[in-house]
Amino acid sequence: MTNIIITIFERAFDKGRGLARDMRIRWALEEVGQSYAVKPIPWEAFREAAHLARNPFGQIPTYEEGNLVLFESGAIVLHIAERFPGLLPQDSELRARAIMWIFAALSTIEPPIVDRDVVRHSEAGKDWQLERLAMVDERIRTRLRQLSAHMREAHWLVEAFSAADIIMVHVLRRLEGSGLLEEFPNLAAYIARAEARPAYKRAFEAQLAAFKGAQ
Ligand code: GTB
Repeated sequence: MTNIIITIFERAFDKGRGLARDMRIRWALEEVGQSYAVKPIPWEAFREAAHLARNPFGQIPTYEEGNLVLFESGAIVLHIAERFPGLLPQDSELRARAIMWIFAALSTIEPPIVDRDVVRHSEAGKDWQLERLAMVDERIRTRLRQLSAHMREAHWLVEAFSAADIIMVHVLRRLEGSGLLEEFPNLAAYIARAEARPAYKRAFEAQLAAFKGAQ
């Protein structure tokens, strides 16, 4: 029996569609069968000392378990995968490859996807916005093409489902509505396969319920 607490948005601006990064933590905990409590953080508290003590960058999600306090969703999911069985292969080479894919998702695939939202929201109205959006979309397409070619018909990144799939699928889901995922049917099928997992569904419903409960 553990006592895990994660921080979440008090009012998620994705309206509870599972796009905020606490979804990664919820999903990993559901996969390993660990219950958790949530601490909703209102916007005005993001830069307060109590939250900065959890995360010096004033962001969610964070993870608390006894004296251990972690931030960075990738590090938290990796910790969960190392702490509880089921999310990393036993074989050391496969395990190293799964961890490599966590880093690949976060440092090679996610940056242009986040940049796309910066262009859409923070750079709205600039006369170069559409030109830059097209450039960013092309950078994303390059990464999706490479990932698609690597995965071919594979169900998961490294043999069985692992923590790497949690991070990769969540990173890719941020492109929902862009039309880019539909260009790569094996990636769209990969996401659908992950979303069909009972643990994913429980995590998604919990995030949605938290959003609705805050209304
Ligand atoms: N690298 C960190 C991690 O992986 O944990 C990044 C954490 C992060 O960006 N957290 C966001 C945050 O706290 C919440 S998830 N922002 C407040 C701040 O920086 O002050 C961001 C999020 C929300 C909604 C969508 N969406 O709708 O697509 C996507 C991402």
